[in-house]
Amino acid sequence: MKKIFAMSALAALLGASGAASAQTVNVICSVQAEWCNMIATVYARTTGVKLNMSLKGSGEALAQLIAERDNPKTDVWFGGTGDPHLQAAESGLTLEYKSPSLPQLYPWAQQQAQQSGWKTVGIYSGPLGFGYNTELLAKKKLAVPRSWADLLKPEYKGDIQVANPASSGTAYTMIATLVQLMGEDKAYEYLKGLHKNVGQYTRSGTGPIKAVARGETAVSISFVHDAPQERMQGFPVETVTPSEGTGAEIGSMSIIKGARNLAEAKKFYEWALTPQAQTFGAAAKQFQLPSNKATPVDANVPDFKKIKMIDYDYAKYGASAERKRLIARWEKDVNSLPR
Ligand code: S7P
Repeated sequence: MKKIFAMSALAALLGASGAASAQTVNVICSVQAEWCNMIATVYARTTGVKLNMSLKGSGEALAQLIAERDNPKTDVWFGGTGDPHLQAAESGLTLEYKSPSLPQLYPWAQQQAQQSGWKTVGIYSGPLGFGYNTELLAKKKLAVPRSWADLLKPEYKGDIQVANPASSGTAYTMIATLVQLMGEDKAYEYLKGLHKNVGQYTRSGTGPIKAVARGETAVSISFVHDAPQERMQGFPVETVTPSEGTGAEIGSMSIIKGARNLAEAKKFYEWALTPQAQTFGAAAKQFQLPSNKATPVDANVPDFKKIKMIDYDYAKYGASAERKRLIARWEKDVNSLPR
């Protein structure tokens, strides 16, 4: 009898799913490691709650959530390009949650929430462009590419890196941008031309700018905000945005349906939308535009007003069927071709 009482008292103390789960949030973190690690440290120190961080790019994060659908091990998906978050919402992988902080966010971040049926929210934004290694371009006597058209010039053959859209949300943003700029058939003709010049398709979206920094390739197709960190480490990296126009990601955050630590997950989610929490991006040398209007904007954050932006249709290109179709077409029409 005593033993039964002791066991039920322990169970009550631990909660139904155990002690660790009461003070833990399992997070898939799709921004760079420095930012993930910084928020995990600060959050644990200030709240006593441990963030179990699993670092994954956006495309890989979505694949993991699909695989975990019947037995979710993740509570919150923090960061990563918005299109796969919208796909996750449509596929019923994420939970409807309307944050009271929404009015504090920029319209693009609120729109991301509304379009998903309140199953995701914008936490940052950043434009797509080109990274280049100034020393390598000079050594190879190559001009700085300033337009999408420039990237097709034969002199860049083998010197351009971009991620593989099947694994990378960044590369999918490129495809969706080109389709919106050129129309679908012309965009795929363009991608076939680009394919001839691509030296390597990387798994992750941040791989190409790191390759540019280390002089492994001259040019990358990357988010512009991923370059300053490399420059701060002393690498000769600059960026440019294409003259025809470009798209932007709405980096997003979602609570997973079936989250085991739901109450703590919601607290973390609310914290991540505060201006204080959003300053840790720039503190970790990550220069996306934060979504809370009150978050100070670091001087390294790209100035959208100076960039020719397209009116990216997030609802259309975040739709599950469209995303799958465009990626499958890329595999069939582009990636199957010899280089
Ligand atoms: O943190 C840098 C960044 O570029 O990486 C995120 C994203 O995980 C990239 O995913 P993929 O590897 O799937 O392309 C972006 O949201 C973010 O801006």
